[in-house]
Amino acid sequence: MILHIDMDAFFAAIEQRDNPTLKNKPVIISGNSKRSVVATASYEARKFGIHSAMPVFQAKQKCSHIIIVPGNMKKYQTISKKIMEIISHFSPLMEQVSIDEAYVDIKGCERLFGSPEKIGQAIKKMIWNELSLTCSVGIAPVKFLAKIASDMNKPDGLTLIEPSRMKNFICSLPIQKVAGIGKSAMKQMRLLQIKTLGDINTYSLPILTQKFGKLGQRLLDLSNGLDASEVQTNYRRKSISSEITLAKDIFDFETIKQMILGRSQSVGRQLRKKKFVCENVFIKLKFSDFSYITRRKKLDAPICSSSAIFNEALSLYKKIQLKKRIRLVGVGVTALKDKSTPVQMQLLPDLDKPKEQWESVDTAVDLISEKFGCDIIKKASLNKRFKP
Ligand code: TTP
Ligand code: MG
Repeated sequence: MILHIDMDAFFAAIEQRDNPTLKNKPVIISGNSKRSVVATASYEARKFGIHSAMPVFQAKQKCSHIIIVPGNMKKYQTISKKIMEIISHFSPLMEQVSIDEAYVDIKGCERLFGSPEKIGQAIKKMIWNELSLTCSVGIAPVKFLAKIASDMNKPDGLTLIEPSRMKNFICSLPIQKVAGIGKSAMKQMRLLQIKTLGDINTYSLPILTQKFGKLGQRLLDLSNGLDASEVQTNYRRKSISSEITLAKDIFDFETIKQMILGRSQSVGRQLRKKKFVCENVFIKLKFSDFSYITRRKKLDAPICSSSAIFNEALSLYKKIQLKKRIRLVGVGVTALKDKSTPVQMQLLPDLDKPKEQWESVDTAVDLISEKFGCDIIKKASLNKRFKP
């Protein structure tokens, strides 16, 4: 059996824990500008329809007495570490999948700690006793069902899908609960009258492949309760990204280019700090009407310098035909690998510096930023007062 543990309203619950005046109140974690978005909302705030990624001005419209608390990532990361330590106490087969969630394979642990349900309860109790925070636990024979189960009785829930119940559960599981189904696949589902995961099984693999491509095989497997993915013990962040909501919507190429440069530097810094290189670069643009697009590129060789990330991000941006004003700019990297992988520095074509010099520029900038804050040193073009 696999357990999936997910903290409840993680950032908000920490702030409510640390400040008694916030207890039982509608709280959101976010910036306080008109254009900020909600990172998370306390369960009291969710009753008003407020959720992650909602613009703060909308949250204020939904609940005029909402309390806005600025985030404190360092604190959340320290607590996340403690949570993962507690969970790993129960089984060495633990896979952290985000700041507040992890899978645990409890193979061989039952003699020590009891039934899967008992283990789930013990994890909840230990997290509560040591950190005064609640989590929700899902228990199922496969990973994808454990994750769905942990979400079913939030907050402070525990949901068990026993092997004997799995088939019925799948038959009645609304298809939109299955992760990885995008908008166009959902459209196909409606055309094919697929409402539950069980309904997938009424179609043959060739039809599913024709309609959904590679996803077809996975959906068929899931509908038969088969999920080959195992709990991976080596936690590896899957992506690093940085985005900025602009003070006002813009259309101007140079300004957007500067935003891409700033985000590329932030991503590069985080990447090098973790001693990773990346093989994919992506950008995200959100428009004035809140619709957004992402564009990604697979690289021929891994990179980690800020200028190389910037070049790739900029070339992705240049291919987009802008029709609407931009409200948010994001740059990110995926397919992360250890730094020992050979690195291609990809220099700016007009800057003929040898690779080592870019490495030393990055190293020096990283050191200065670490010591004095990331705003202390930046490219001259990012300084609005700088006039060449
Ligand atoms: P989630 O586990 O998705 O959400 P949550 O823990 O706040 O609430 P739930 O009880 O539904 O699990 O994300 C964990 C944290 O990650 C969340 O507290 C804040 C952060 N986060 C963002 O910053 N932006 C986002 O869009 C989301 C979804 C989460
Ligand atoms: Mg959570």
